[in-house]
Amino acid sequence: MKKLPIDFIFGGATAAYQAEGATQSDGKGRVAWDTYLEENYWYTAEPASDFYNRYPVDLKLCEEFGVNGIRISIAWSRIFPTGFGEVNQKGVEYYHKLFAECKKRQVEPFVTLHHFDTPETLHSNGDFLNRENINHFVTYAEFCFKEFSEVNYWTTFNEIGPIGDGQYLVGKFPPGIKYDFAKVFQSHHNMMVAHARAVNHFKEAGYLGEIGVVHALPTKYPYNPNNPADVRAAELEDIIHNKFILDATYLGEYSAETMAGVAHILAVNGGSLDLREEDFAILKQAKDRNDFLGINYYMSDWMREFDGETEITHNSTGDKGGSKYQLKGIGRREFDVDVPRTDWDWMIYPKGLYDQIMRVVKEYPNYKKIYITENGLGYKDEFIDGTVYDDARIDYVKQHLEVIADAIADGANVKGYFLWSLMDVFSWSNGYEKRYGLFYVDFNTQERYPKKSAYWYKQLAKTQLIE
Ligand code: BGP
Repeated sequence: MKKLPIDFIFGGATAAYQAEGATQSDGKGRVAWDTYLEENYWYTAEPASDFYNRYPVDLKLCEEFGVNGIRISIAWSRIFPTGFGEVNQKGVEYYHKLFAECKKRQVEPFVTLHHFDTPETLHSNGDFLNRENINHFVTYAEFCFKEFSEVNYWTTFNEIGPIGDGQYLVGKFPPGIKYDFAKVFQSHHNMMVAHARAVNHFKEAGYLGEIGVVHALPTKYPYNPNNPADVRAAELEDIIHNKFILDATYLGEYSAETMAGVAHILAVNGGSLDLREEDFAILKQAKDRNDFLGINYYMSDWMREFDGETEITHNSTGDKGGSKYQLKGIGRREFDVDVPRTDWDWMIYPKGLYDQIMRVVKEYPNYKKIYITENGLGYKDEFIDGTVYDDARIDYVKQHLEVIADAIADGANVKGYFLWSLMDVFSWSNGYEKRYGLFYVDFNTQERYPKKSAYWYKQLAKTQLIE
């Protein structure tokens, strides 16, 4: 039986927009998602899990179930309703109260500044494609570092990769643009510059505590490792989702291989990038200043060569087999692989997490520390006898923790794990049917019910034994 270190964090993850509700309360400014969900989806973020009011309940549950860390994000538009300018004191007070409650329950908050929720005024103005918004983000970050001195762990952004993909490739995040690769890379790059500027400020101002970034890193394998075209397809997909942002984080530049891949993708699909010398000076200054890397890992993909027209069909409803993903001159995902997958077509492959951790260790040796900041199983949970017998989730988490223990044994410095999600929350493009939590939320009454996995997690946190 495998064991995790005694000082390991057994956390749960949340995000402001997916948990808080109260989207228009106490002076909060609108975010692009408010309008986008109203216009395009069958659900909204109101009241979500009502974390805005029920955080004392959730933190009490953390204490009871041994959850000693929580990922929380600050909603930028609660602090600056239009993204900049006058501060909304009610928003500031809310987060002070939330962090005080964390302290009371001895749950360490890991605080993210941006988890997909740019204020609407800035989003409609180009979001991070507009360089002016980098300045606004940095001003917001500076304000938070100074104001919330009780926070020990800061994350600038959650998932720069999926933001660019969701907004400009898959088109399932506002503004819903599809297949625009130049916008994808430009968004990644500009957000990485914003990250680096925030990190540089944090370190130069001498704040106590740690700072890092959270990247989603799905591992990409060639469908046929003996076919060089499949190998290339996997490399190109990896550049889009992982390598470009990892290079920016830890090299402070894009390697020659990365840029060759980007040049190929843009030559086939059109578009050009605005990468400036001053950007690289900023990235270089920050590259050794990241105290930790957060890795969100849910799945791996198998790639085949592909030269036809780009087409992506996103499976929002959980009808297994509903996905299609093929990119011109890059590759296509092959779902017919001998590994299990969720109803949303996410391929379950724990070894992909091990490989991804070891890849960071090997290719970016200036990383200091890793937290697995999200991992979990989206499932159509059945609520029976006041609980959920979620053995599939326990099995999923167990298998992923085992490979984390292996990676630690092989020299990786992994210090904690945050299950996505602490309690059920809403899923951006999949609604409320896709549940992940340790605690079941009845979205009508907002009551919380521990699932079987919560009891399992409690035992794990107590003994560190993965059984
Ligand atoms: C990550 C996000 C989370 C969460 C999770 C599950 O990309 O950081 O916010 O939503 O994925 O994804 P989904 O809700 O699409 O199932």
